[in-house]
Parts: sequence; structure tokens; C-alpha cells
Amino acid sequence: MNNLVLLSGTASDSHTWNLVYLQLLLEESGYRVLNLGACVPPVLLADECEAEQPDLVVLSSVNGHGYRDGARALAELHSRPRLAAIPVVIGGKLGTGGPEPAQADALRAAGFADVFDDDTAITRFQDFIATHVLCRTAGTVS
Ligand code: B12
Repeated sequence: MNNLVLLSGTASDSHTWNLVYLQLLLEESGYRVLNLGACVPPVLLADECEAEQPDLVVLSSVNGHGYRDGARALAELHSRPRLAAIPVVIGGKLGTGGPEPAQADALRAAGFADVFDDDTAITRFQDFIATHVLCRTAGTVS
């Protein structure tokens, strides 16, 4: 059975083509994808993660509120012991003024496995899923 990726928009974000793009990219890379769609509140996101136990959670936001929405989503996920080991990443246009490295580092410090918010996002994300997710399943990465 292929690895399952749970893909979701953030609570305030109504954009959907970013999610379609990422779903296709992940499926073409061999992953199963559960796409929750846009405007997903943290509690619903965490409920779905508890039910599905995905190998990776991918959050996407392009409306400019991603740094803030992402932090709230992660806080809910990490408040639940059964989700503690599942890596969570976020990417897109997370602020309104372009990439903000300090904000991205704050999200990493809060517990995101990585943050993809600049021109290298897709390339770095492809490297991430090829190594981290497959290695985690094989038991070589905690
Ligand atoms: C189409 C569009 C809309 C449509 C959305 C239709 C739909 N079904 O999705 C409509 C008209 C509804 C819309 C609404 C709004 N929009 Co709009 N929209 C766009 C637009 C023109 C294109 C977005 C798009 O579909 N791109 C195609 C997809 C495939 O690309 P993408 O979204 O950029 O995602 C790429 C990357 O960001 C990255 N990526 C995204 N997520 C992730 C996650 C990971 C993990 C990784 C690795 C990569 C990644 O990968 C994708 C492929 O490269 C952009 C401007 C632009 N040219 O980008 C503005 C834009 C995103 N919108 C914007 C805004 C402000 C809004 C509104 C708030 C406007 C308003 N005042 O109402 C609302 C949103 C309300 C809300 N609650 O969210 C701003 C966001 C500002 C910012 N972040 O700096 C933008 C950038 C326009 C601008 N220049 O100001 N929008």
C-alpha cells in the first residue's frame, strides 16, 4: 500500500488550485492523497488525521495568512498524542510581503518538519517527500 498524504488548505484560505496542483504532484510521485480542500479549521484537520493516520500532513496556503494559520493548525495537531509522530509541512505564499525567513524559522521551531515558502519550494518539497517520507516508513528516520 502506498504512503498516504493528507493534504489541506488552512482555515482562512479559500484557494483551491494550489491543492489540485499538489495533489497531482504527490499522486504522480506515487503517494495516495486525501485532499480535505479549502478552509479547513484546525479541529477538523486534527480529527481527520486521527481517523486516517497519514504518513505526512501537507498544509498549503496562498492568501497571505499562512504563517499565522499554520501555527494554529500545528498547535491543534500537536495537542493530540496520537498525532505527535506524524510529520507536518506547510508551503505556499504564506505572508503578504513575500517569503519571510524569520517567520518560516519560527514555524520550524514550533514543530513543522519543513516550510516551503520561496522559489525553491517545489524542488525542495520533492526532495523532502522522496527521502523523509519513504525513510520514515522504512524505519530509518524517526
Ligand atoms: C485564482 C486566484 C484566486 C481565486 C481562487 C480560485 C480557486 N478556486 O482557487 C479567487 C478569485 C477566488 C481568489 C480569492 C482571493 N485571493 Co486570490 N489569487 C488567485 C491567483 C490569481 C492565482 C492563484 C492560483 O490558482 N495559482 C495556481 C496555483 C497552482 O499556484 P499557487 O496557488 O501559486 O501555488 C503554487 C505555489 O504557491 C506553491 N505552493 C502552494 N502551496 C504549497 C504547499 C507546499 C507544501 C509547497 C511545497 C508548495 C506550495 O506551489 C504551487 C505551484 O507552484 C493569485 C495570484 C497569482 N498569480 O498567483 C491570487 C492571490 C493568491 N490571491 C490573493 C488574495 C489576497 C485573495 C483574496 C484574499 C482576495 C480578497 N480580498 O478577497 C481572496 C481569498 C479569500 C480567502 N479567504 O482566502 C493574493 C494573496 C496575497 C499574498 N499571499 O501575498 C494573490 C497572490 C494575488 C495578489 N498578488 O495579491 N484568488
